[in-house]
Amino acid sequence: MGINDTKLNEKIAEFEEELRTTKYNKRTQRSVGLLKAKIARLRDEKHKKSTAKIAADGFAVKKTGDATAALIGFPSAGKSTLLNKITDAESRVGAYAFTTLTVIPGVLNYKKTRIQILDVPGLIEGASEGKGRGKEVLAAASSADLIILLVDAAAPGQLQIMKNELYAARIRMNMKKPEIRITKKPTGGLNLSCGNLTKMDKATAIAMLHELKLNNADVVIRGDITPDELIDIVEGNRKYVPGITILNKVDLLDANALERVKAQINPDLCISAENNIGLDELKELIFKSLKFVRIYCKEAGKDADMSEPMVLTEGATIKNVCEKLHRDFVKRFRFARIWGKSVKFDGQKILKLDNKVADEDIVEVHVD
Ligand SMILES: Nc1nc2c(ncn2[C@@H]2O[C@H](COP(=O)(O)OP(=O)(O)OP(=O)(O)O)[C@@H](O)[C@H]2O)c(=O)[nH]1
Ligand SMILES: [Mg+2]
Repeated sequence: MGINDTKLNEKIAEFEEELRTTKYNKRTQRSVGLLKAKIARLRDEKHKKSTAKIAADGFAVKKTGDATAALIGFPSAGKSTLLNKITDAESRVGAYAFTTLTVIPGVLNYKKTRIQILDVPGLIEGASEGKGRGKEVLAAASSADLIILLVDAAAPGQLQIMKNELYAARIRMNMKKPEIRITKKPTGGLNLSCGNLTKMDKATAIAMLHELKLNNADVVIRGDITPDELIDIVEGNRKYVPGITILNKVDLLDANALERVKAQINPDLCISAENNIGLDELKELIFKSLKFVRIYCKEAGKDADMSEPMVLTEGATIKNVCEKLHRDFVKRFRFARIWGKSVKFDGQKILKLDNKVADEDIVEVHVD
């Protein structure tokens, strides 16, 4: 049995205090890396203890449509007001905190795609520790294809708190998954191969891997990673989710105040949900951020059906198109003819299933 929760918390707090008071430089980088690894390991232990409890209690929302976006914001940031404006849903709006107590889904129909948007209860400081239905809210964010951070223009400081809570909940918003390959072995020690590391030295990386209880493994690091990224990959279960930051209630600020807030938090877009400012731009931004690839399928000798695309996402291949058309099509595939941005000329014959398709391509699949 592990040490109990209070002890865990005390230990974490102790190491965090040490981390705060240690300056990071060449001389201290090893002890800083080790501290970070220790904290990560204790947090992981704590997390494992609590997950069973959350799972039973989490919001159960069925994903529908082509993608799901989660509206995350402090209580009264205007999430429900926004959901009601851009989707078909009706979520209660109130001038008091915690009006929304569960997940309310809505659908945004945009450019022939169906985007599910989840309105969830407000997020507050301490959410990742379970405050104010925090675990459930963060679970919704973690399983979404896009996080929409909604910030009240009158309280821009909310943004950093939300970002911290997401990070503590293992969500890596707008971060690229580091390229590290780990092959565990029963024996043989630790083998680390890497290029030039500038954010920590190789000895620090090895010390951290041992601290994270990785004693027998081949580890290959590609690129120049940070100690935090190393921890993320060794511990796993991080969610890499794209996100956008939206400043709401801009109607409350005058031009000068708005400029100051924009300079402070650098939002992707400013809106007023209540006064219908910036809502068309927001729909477009959500759509763009989800990186859809809309494919129009056609049969040989006939026109394509342009009314309803097959909706895939960035990186989709002819194989993905075949899979969606019919479960036998991958096996029976002969070639495809494509009109659009993914080919050099219209009607080009493509023989490879792993050829990428592009948004608005017209695809004709030929099978045996
Ligand atoms: N001035 C102004 N008020 C807004 C705007 N959007 C929402 N509000 C108001 O802000 C209050 C809270 O709005 P809600 O949509 O209920 O906020 P919420 O984020 O869903 O709040 P919780 O469900 O409690 O988390 C309401 O009184 C809304 O009328 C806006 O763009 N401008
Ligand atoms: Mg609400």
